[in-house]
Amino acid sequence: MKMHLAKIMIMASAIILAGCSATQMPKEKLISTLKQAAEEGTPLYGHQDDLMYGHTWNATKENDHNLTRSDVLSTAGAYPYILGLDLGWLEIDSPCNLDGNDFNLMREAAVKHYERGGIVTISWHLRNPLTGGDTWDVSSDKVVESILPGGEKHEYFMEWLDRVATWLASVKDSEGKHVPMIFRPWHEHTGSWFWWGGKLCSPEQFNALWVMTYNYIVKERGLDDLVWAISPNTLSENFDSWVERYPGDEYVDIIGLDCYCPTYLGQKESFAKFKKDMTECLASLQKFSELRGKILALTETGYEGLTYERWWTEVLQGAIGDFPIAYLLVWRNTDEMPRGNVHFYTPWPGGPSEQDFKEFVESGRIKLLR
Ligand code: BMA
Repeated sequence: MKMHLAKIMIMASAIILAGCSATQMPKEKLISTLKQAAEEGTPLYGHQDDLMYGHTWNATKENDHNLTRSDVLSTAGAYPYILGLDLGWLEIDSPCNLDGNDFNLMREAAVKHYERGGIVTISWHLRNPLTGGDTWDVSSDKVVESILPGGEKHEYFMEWLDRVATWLASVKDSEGKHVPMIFRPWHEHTGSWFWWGGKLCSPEQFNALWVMTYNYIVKERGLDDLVWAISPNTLSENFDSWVERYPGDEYVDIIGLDCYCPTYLGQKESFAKFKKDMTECLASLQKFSELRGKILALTETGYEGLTYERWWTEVLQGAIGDFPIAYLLVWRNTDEMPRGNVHFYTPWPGGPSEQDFKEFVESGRIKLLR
């Protein structure tokens, strides 16, 4: 009889536990998927604009709402787990983003990817609100100051944030539920190529910018299921100093690194530098993220043009080693760059390093969406 009662109690608690995981909030579910990938040592593979265009195809130009194509799918047999999308130019009310993607189609892509079981991450290469230039216009070091409360462009910039919040809020699944996503604003803020970069504002101003963005989107607009990612880029000296530009644990969920394999050096030197940068910076971020209880990720990486056929299994694998990263995202594949057909980061059928990429995937070292 006692035995029987104990059995019933075990069964009852199993039902309660199962119930708990079934009712897991979407944001918590996203976070636990990321944590699990990091713990298992199989980072989720991500590709920027994967469903939007690739080698010799473009969903916006072809008005293709099927959103079934993907260079990752056509080389490795599955979609990437993570889809990166960028909101640059949404702030100026443009119908297409800075890379020509239709914003409505981007929303459809985000929903489709989510409903296929994937994760969406959003970045924002926004224009310069003070000079009217683009995201890379670093001619003034007064831009961040000008958009903070009291600054001459504050109200104007809040309209930009309003458009971003409205788009983010509009990403809903077929049941009308908001799609939880990773939001990764103000990326590579330790470099000085974007107007919010290291030499363009003080640490206090940067942190105030982040907190203002967070408070508006989360507290004022109620978008509380976004997962916030911060992405310093590699610095050749004094990398640890990036924490001056860390807004605080309350405002961040993922601590990422943006680290690319250089192309301006010879291959041997490039690969050595990549490995050194990656190892040093990830070691530092791993320590920091463990202390703060945050998720570690490689929020951007890649080797433009992929001109080394064993880049995946030798170079990338060697650089990431056993760091507990939840995901890694490679940048976009486009054949529309002024410099010609070289701006691509994931293989396409018949393109360089395709075979090696397949091996990398098949080795189980990264996870695609299956
Ligand atoms: C950059 C390049 C640019 C692009 C931007 C936003 O790194 O790929 O061509 O406009 O990202 O996607």
